[in-house]
Amino acid sequence: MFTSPYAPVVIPDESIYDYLFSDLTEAELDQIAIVDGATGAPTSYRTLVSQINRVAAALAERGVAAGTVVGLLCPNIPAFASVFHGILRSGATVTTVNSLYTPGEIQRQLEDSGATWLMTVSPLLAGARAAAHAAGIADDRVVVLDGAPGHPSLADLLATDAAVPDVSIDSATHVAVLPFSSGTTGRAKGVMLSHRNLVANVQQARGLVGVVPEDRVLALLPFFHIYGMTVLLNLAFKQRAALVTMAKFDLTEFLRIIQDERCSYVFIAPPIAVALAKHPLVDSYDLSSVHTILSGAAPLSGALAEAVATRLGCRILQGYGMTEASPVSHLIPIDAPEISRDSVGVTIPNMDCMLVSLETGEEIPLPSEGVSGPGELLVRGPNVMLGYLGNDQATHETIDADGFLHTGDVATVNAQGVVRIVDRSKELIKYKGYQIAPAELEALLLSHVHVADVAVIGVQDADGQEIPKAFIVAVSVDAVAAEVLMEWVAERVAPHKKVRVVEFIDVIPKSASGKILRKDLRAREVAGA
Ligand code: 4UW
Repeated sequence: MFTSPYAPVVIPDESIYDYLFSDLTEAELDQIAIVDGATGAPTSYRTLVSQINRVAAALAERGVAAGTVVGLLCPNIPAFASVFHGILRSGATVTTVNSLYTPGEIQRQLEDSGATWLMTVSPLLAGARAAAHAAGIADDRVVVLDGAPGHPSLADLLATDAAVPDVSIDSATHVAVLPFSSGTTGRAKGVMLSHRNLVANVQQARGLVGVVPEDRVLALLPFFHIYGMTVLLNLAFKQRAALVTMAKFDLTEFLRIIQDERCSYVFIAPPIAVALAKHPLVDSYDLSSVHTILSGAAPLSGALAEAVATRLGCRILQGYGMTEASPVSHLIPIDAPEISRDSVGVTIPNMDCMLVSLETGEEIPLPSEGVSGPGELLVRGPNVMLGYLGNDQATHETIDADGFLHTGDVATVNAQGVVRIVDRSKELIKYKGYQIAPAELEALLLSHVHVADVAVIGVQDADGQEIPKAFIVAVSVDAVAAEVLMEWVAERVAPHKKVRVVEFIDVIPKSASGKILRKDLRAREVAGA
């Protein structure tokens, strides 16, 4: 076993609201908490906190309380912060939904999470309303933040004069959020993260991330995903920095906002590093305000990290984690230039790790010098989820009797405790940092009349980024064209889940028990390349 090189931090036993906002000083209340990147409009911490409390009071007045699950389907706009923390302040649980989901995908998450309310914005209303109705949520419980006839609006909630509810939150057991993750296998499941999980992860990571009050942090990574939720909505606020929101990625707008808003700390996923390293547009903007870029959610190569740091003249860091760990477990600290950029750095405080052999499951000892052999990374700490909602079996398959979360990622560790992620043993595919569950695409494709069998794996594109590829056994030779199948899938899933390559194959390799031998397909892919 190995632990963090850092001393443990104290994790306060309080709700995420109290942890983040209860000790704001008068001077901090006047600081800017969040800026709308599209318009430049600022919101102070005073206004943010007032809105959070009003949202909580208005929801409580309408019957929302501990045990209520509220869906939040909204791009990164300043109101997201008020609503997200307002729901938590009311004692309810938030399930954040990917804002690019199709109505069917939204419905599924609302039903699986047991949501009885949905908060959204008017551009997403058509899909949101269809999903809400199908999930049995009536219009008076579908809040449209910017207003729509027949629905409550954010202005309606903020107009309340009700008192903030006095809810008692047992931070260790009270489920704060239910982001969805497929984990090591199968379809997406609700990940139960307690208030303590969220508080802990900010407390564990903040010193290493090194965001300071003077920072203007670009909030481009979606708040609905655990990375944006913890590192932006929680950690940046804890540090009293200013978040600058960006609702949708567009390279020109991304560069303009950094320049015009003088962003200093930028959190990204690797595909943005590719653009920053290679795209000619980058030279047309003044990005000199940026001192640090932190990449996570998918592998970043050392060469790419180096190229970005050199071109922008800034520091580049890498972090690693997963939804089930709230998410951060490893980081390159801000003040550690000696740590290789193609590693994910060191274990954060209050966590224990272990590498176990993929063949035998036995522990791989920490090397006294050099690098250990690869093994599956196991992590344990106060940021590890309570479990999957309504799925004890998946919970027990993922968290063992000693409390270790089995990440499904293959790593090495050196004698200094620096961890490198070298492979993935789980099915999960990541496209631009977003999760794709192969099981979901396989089930969908199997329902196509011309598909007899199918397996989906991740392969690399020309830039070294992962994309999903489907191996398909057609019902008869030339029964269907690859393009037709890809279009058919694209009509039914969020854009990041599109199948991007199809190969027809005679038979899907399977084990005696009928499990897809993804390893064989990956080997075939490597041999082909
Ligand atoms: N290198 C290789 C990486 C890396 C990685 C993640 O969607 P989820 O559940 O969660 C995330 C979390 C991202 C994140 C966590 C902490 C952090 O500091 C940071 O950067 C600041 C980002 O994406 O997907 C989890 C899976 O994503 C892969 C890995 O397979 C993991 O199990 N993954 N980060 N740096 N792979």
